[in-house]
Amino acid sequence: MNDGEQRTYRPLGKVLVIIPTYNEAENVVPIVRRVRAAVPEAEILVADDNSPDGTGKLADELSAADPAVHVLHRKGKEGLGAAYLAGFRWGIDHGYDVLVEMDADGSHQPEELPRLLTALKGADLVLGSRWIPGGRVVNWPKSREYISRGGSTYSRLMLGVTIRDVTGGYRAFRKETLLGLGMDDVASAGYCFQVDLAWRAVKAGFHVVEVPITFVERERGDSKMSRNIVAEAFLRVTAWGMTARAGQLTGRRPAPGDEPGVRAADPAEPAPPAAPPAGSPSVPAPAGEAPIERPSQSPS
Ligand SMILES: Nc1nc2c(ncn2[C@@H]2O[C@H](COP(=O)(O)OP(=O)(O)OP(=O)(O)O)[C@@H](O)[C@H]2O)c(=O)[nH]1
Ligand SMILES: [Mg+2]
Repeated sequence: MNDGEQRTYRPLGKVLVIIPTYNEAENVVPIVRRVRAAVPEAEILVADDNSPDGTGKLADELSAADPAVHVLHRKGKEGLGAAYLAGFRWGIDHGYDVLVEMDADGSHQPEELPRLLTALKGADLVLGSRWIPGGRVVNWPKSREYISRGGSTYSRLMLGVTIRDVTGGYRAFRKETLLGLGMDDVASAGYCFQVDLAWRAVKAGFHVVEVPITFVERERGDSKMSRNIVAEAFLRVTAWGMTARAGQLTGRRPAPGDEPGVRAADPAEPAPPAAPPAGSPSVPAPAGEAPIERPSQSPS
């Protein structure tokens, strides 16, 4: 059910695109230029983990030439999840209202960001989705597609969410959504960071919408995907799912900091208010998006 159409949302306000980087020297300049051209009103934060290839220095040069480009230098490689959490905190502390996740390697096309932001006018969280009608991947080997589709399907089944692309990393959050989903105890580092955040948003009753994207395989630089990242995702999603089921069986209500149970979505039930409604008019959901049903059980 698209509860977003019954709610009013604040105007989007200031947008920050967070680009985590580790050894993206070939990609950082083109991606920043593309974002600036596609969404000139948005600012950018490059969150670099002290890349040995000098990505951070290139980002500093971009920042020196353009006040809309910022750089967060982190001490070393701690994973995508940690870089995003640090970027979200930086963005919230610096007064941004919308925080966007975008890979540096061109897989997430900046030219598609206006569509995500339009959808966010009527949602709490927008997910760029490869696996809904209109979404696709370009230049991916079948093996990679199977891993990604399989990961999303497994997560959906284990966690009971209806999101089609739950591992994707092209996303736009309202600040209130991030503040409401309990960022402080997110421990996931790799792919499961994305699953973790999406699931938390659904559990918290936020209105989550998927928008189709064309995901383009990286052309330059090396992937940081590893067996460890896939294994972490598999193990954590399995543990979350088992904990959720155990909670349902014992009838135990989840506690804060717990991994609460998720029941099957109940589209007939009206949505609770999630983000604080403001005086702005409701914006109808744009065509081509897929609203996500939330679980019928509110978190405690
Ligand atoms: N700051 C930071 N960024 C990272 C880290 N690991 C990956 N990234 C960045 O996160 C984004 C996604 O990483 P990729 O290597 O493209 O991972 P992927 O998209 O799952 O894999 P491919 O499809 O093979 O490219 C890129 O912008 C990376 O530079 C990390 O430990 N720290
Ligand atoms: Mg990539």
